[in-house]
Amino acid sequence: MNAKELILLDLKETRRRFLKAVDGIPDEYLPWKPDAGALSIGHMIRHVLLHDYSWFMILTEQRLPTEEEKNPLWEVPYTSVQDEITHSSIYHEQFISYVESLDIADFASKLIQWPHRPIERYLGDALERKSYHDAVHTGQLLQYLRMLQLDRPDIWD
Ligand code: NI
Repeated sequence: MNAKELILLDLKETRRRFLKAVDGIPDEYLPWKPDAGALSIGHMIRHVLLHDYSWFMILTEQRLPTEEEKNPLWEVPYTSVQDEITHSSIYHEQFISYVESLDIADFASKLIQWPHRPIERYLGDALERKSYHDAVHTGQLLQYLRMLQLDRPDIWD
């Protein structure tokens, strides 16, 4: 398995496990958060699912989405877990296709600049951090479920 196949597996598996963690959360818990400063369940689900959209822009256009681009996606009410998944799956597919199209030689030579933070990493590192980001939020969400005493799916299948 080469580096590209490995990162693709990682990105897909991280998403699959995140969706497994999300699946079955009753919609009425979308506004729930453990404290006033934390992300709500709905916000966290959207944050992770639309992260593909932001990262696609960072990697392809070296910028974050504008307010105009963000508003119809980020600033709409939370209705259901399924709606969040349905509305965002196109961005995951777009991100995966983008990674599939990459030249593996760029992984260790193309520098990616974070537009919003003073961080610069090689492309392979940036891709790995994206999946790490999503995995961290999966753990956070599982902790929310534990606090709510809701059933936690077994993501270690
Ligand atoms: Ni995050």
